[in-house]
Amino acid sequence: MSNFNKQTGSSTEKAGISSPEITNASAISQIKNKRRQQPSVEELISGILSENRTALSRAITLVESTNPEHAEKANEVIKGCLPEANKSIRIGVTGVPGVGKSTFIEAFGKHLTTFGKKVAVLAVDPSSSLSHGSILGDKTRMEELVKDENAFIRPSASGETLGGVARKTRESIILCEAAGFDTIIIETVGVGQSETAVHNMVDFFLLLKISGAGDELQGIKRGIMEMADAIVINKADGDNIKKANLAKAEFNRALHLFPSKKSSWQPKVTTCSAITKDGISEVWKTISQYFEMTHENGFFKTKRKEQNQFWMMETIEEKLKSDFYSQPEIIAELEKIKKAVQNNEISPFAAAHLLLDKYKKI
Ligand SMILES: Nc1nc2c(ncn2[C@@H]2O[C@H](COP(=O)(O)OP(=O)(O)OP(=O)(O)O)[C@@H](O)[C@H]2O)c(=O)[nH]1
Ligand SMILES: [Mg+2]
Repeated sequence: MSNFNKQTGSSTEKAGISSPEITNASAISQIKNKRRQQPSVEELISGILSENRTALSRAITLVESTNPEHAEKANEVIKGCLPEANKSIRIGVTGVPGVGKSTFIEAFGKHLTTFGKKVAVLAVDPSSSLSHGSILGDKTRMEELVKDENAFIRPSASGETLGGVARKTRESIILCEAAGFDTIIIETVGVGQSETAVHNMVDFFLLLKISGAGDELQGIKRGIMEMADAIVINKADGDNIKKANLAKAEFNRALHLFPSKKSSWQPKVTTCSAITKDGISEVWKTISQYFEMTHENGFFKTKRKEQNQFWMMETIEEKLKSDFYSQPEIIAELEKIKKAVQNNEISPFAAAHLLLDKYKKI
């Protein structure tokens, strides 16, 4: 008796017994359903271009997937969508937790959809792997916008490096634009490097603040002030209105001390309340002025070109790094060499060269 015939188990017990017709039919329909669940690249592209949200969501899921097969498919979809992308305005919204970003985006987004804009909201949230995605809660916080058929809200990709999340957001922007969204809003929590990443993928960068006790400039990073095209002081309602106006004056004074921007745009400071909606339409006016000006002086196009180059370089660096650190030969050596560096047995530079040479030979 051969080994094959000696096998026992449910599969061998059933060997030779033909399956009833009905099982085959249901298996076939199951397979068909499964196929239907995984649309082809062409189906996804044509779905997105005809503004089908399910296709858009599925394509973003592919972009966010860590499965290399999905990544390949996602690249094809992006390639097909690219000619239809680039036709939106991209606005970044940042601010410390609790400043009211989600509430502001809900009010601002609703304002835009009332005059026919199509708004997509994405997020770069490097902390989401820890907090299990604060923007996931936003879908319930942005109650009105979620229901709006001219809006699309996508919770952030989580559990990744900032570079990874940023790349996925960049690709999702392309997909949203191809699906007909003309205003893309990217929310990011004002911590770590995420602002810089978002600043590098948007046309207009909005810093949301709340008024404090007259020490508005304390604790605010100079870099963020420099990046901002507008500072909007939120929660200017009730007893807060007076304080918000004082804060506005203080920020205005501070901004005038900064060197002028490459865009020639003088950043604006306004106040608003995401709850009463006061000042929300002013924010749109400011942004419209910015777009008018930067289209006229050519900065808009130049900035996008520079951003494309920036992301290419970022992707190369990110890929090289992750490839380097995932090589078994490097993993095996790294800890040993780190110790040797600590003990001054080898200089940090010589150690780095040693590892890099090893990597080049792999
Ligand atoms: N009074 C007042 N409260 C506001 C305003 N905007 C937001 N809030 C409140 O501030 C709290 C935080 O608002 P969120 O919109 O969740 O803030 P966020 O910046 O998105 O917070 P994270 O996503 O956690 O970083 C909520 O309780 C809101 O109701 C406003 O204009 N006025
Ligand atoms: Mg939020």
